[in-house]
Amino acid sequence: MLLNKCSSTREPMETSAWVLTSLDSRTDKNCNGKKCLLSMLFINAVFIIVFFWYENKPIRWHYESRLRCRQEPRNTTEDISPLNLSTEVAIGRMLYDKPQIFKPPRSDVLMVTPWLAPIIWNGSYNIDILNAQFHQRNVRVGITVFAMKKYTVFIKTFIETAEQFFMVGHKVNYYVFTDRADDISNFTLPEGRQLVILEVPSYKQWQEVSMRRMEMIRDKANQRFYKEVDYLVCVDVDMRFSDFVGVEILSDVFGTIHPGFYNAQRGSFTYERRQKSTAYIPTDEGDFYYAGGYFGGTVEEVYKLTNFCHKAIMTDKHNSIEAIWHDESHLNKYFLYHKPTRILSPEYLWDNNFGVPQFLKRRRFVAVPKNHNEIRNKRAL
Ligand code: UD2
Repeated sequence: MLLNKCSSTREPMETSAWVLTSLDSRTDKNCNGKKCLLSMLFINAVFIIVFFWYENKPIRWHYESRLRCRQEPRNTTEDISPLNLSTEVAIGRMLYDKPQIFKPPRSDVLMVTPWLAPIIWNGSYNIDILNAQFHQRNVRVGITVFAMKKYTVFIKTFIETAEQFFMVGHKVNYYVFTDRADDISNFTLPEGRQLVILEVPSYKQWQEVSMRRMEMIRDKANQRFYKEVDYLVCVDVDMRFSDFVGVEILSDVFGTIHPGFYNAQRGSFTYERRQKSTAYIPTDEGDFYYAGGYFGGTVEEVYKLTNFCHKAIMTDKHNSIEAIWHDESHLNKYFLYHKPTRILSPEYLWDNNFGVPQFLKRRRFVAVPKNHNEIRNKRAL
């Protein structure tokens, strides 16, 4: 009987051909004339349609998986596990060009250090992949900047250009350390981005102002940053953003290659060479010359870095010596023995006085020209 055979386990095409043959022969006496024939034709048609649709459908089923975690506000009380703080994250499709083993995106510059930290250059990363990863983690970034005494004049350009280019689409806290809060104008920032003014005492010498940044960042990291942000980016204020700077810079602890020394030999680095200073580095050591005006990492790592540098600065002070390039000398000492996990190329810190070499595809953060004597003038106190 046809109906019985329709429920067999054969493949749809095979089954339908077989059913039609059976119909043609009209030998089954249990089948009831026209009614039975129509039912069988209908069932066969359904089989054929389903079969062809399944075989030729343009997109295969896409299974969306979910990481299930409880959504909780930030909480610093000890009894809550940090594992509970993740949000529920959907994993969707991601379409982009496949990486090619024999086609590195850049062959003109060093892209990884001997300790396997990536060096970030234009073209070496896909920002869409990185943004997706950091959005999944709901990351908030703090950027610290000091505007002491006359340096408050740089804040407007700094924040306005940062709003155009810095961590676009991510949550950002601007931490402005200043002794002149009244000089900082109001900025209207979009949701998720906020300005925090931190009033701090100033110091007489500009060198002291620069060095004390280590102490102040350390203290605020310990008091509040760890509750408010995931990463810190610590930069000079006399700068403007002129191209995008995003989550590609974020890692446990990162430093930036100084624009004046990217191709220099070890012996030419302006490390501290006097053994009396804690910042001393012998001439046969060193990887890169890092800029004092751009480092960062997780709050914990920035705490360790600034604590180390501040203590070293204080030891030197006690021994009546000041490192040749102040906080920058101590930062270089730290990075020699606590290697950064990511290094930013000079794209991330440039000075147009160095021209525009060919390897430099982007200038993302550029020094604002300043008259050193005028801006650091004692009369500004
Ligand atoms: C370099 C470094 C800087 C620091 C310094 C140490 C770069 C781009 N810059 O900058 O980070 O290591 O050498 O010698 O790598 N400041 C004030 N008010 C003052 C003086 C300084 O707010 O009166 C702050 C301000 O944020 C400024 C920073 O300290 O950007 C560094 O001072 P600078 O820019 O005058 O020092 P410079 O250009 O020698």
